[in-house]
Amino acid sequence: MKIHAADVVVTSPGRNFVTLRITTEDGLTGLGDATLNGRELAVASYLGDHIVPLLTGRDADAIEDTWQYLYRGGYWRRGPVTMAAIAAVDVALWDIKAQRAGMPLYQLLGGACRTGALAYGHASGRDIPELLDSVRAHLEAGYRAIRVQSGVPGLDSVYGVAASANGAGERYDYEPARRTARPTEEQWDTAAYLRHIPTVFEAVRAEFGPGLPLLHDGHHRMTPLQAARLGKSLEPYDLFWLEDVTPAEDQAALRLVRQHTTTPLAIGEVFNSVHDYTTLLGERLIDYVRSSVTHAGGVTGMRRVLDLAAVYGVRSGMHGPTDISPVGMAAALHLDLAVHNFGIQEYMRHSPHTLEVFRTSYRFTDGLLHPGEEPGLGVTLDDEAAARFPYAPAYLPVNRLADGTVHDW
Ligand code: EZ4
Ligand code: CO
Repeated sequence: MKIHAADVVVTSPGRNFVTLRITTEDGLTGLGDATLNGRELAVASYLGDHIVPLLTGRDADAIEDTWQYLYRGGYWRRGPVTMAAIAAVDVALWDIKAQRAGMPLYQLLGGACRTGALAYGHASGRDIPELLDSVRAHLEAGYRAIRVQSGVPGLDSVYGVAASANGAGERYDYEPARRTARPTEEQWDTAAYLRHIPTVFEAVRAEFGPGLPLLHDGHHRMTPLQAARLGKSLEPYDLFWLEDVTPAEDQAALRLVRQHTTTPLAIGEVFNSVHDYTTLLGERLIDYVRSSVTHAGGVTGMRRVLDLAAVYGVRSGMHGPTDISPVGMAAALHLDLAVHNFGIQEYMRHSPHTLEVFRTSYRFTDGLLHPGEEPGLGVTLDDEAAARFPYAPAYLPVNRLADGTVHDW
């Protein structure tokens, strides 16, 4: 069946989302997420100006061929803008194929390997008492695994820490991309962070015991030596993983970290291709791959990452912040169910406004996510609701050290 049309929907129900919709000649529509936080319009243009004109008249069933046509045919390979655009096409075509088959997508990917995908939520606090309340609220909301991020004495705002107490755990209100004309700036001090974080995990373990899976995100801010020290200092608290300790593009940096700590390591949310993982996987430097369907070339690109990871006994931990749209989240959940080497799925709930625009069939029960049984992805886009929330520029923050030097954020 041929592709009849494709269009790009940019909407901002509290935060910006870019969605590609493909329609076939027999009237099926598929959705793909192309949201790149803080650089949304670049992907919208890549799709609208350079890809949509190529899609009309192509065979909607030829998913792998279309992936290769856009990847190899574009000549300029990889990169977050290109791969988010290819991802959106890929996911929309999988959505269509699964609808045509009358099956939820996970069935076409091989069927379910498990009853649901273990999800982790984000607890945070400006100080330790606030953090402990946030962990408690997340447990009450049903989470069985929890990421822990904490304020650091002397720093005003720190990555991953909500500006106000974390409510009833119903929603995590930390949104790093602010709707301002220029990025906000934050201050960073790695030494203060390294002194403080072990005391945070000591307090959380003392309060909640040894069994609760705990995660932490270092957000690319450490040198290999600093990261090795952090990993060692957290070993007594038995983390599920320590994420993004060093800047991700330097794969070899994790050699030194790995030699010095048994804390499990996760990396890859800023990666967009299996080629970003060859050293990390080939040398067994990590335990979890963090890419998303949205940023790593769709179900097709992400499956390549997961299959290579499986060769080395490495498991999935797909990126699932609110800047992955409900379309991207649904695609992740179908893969989570279908691949053998699933590890965990990040899950920050979307806002009520976002869920007015995107109606989803996925559900969260007893700490597990399930994509639902609707044919395809199980997500629909409400055009009227989308039009009520027009695009607004938003940027992720920029980090500076005390002397003004720009640092990794
Ligand atoms: O900062 O998705 O693990 N999750 C993260 C996220 C990222 C944002 C950037 O757009 O690191 O919160
Ligand atoms: Co992260």
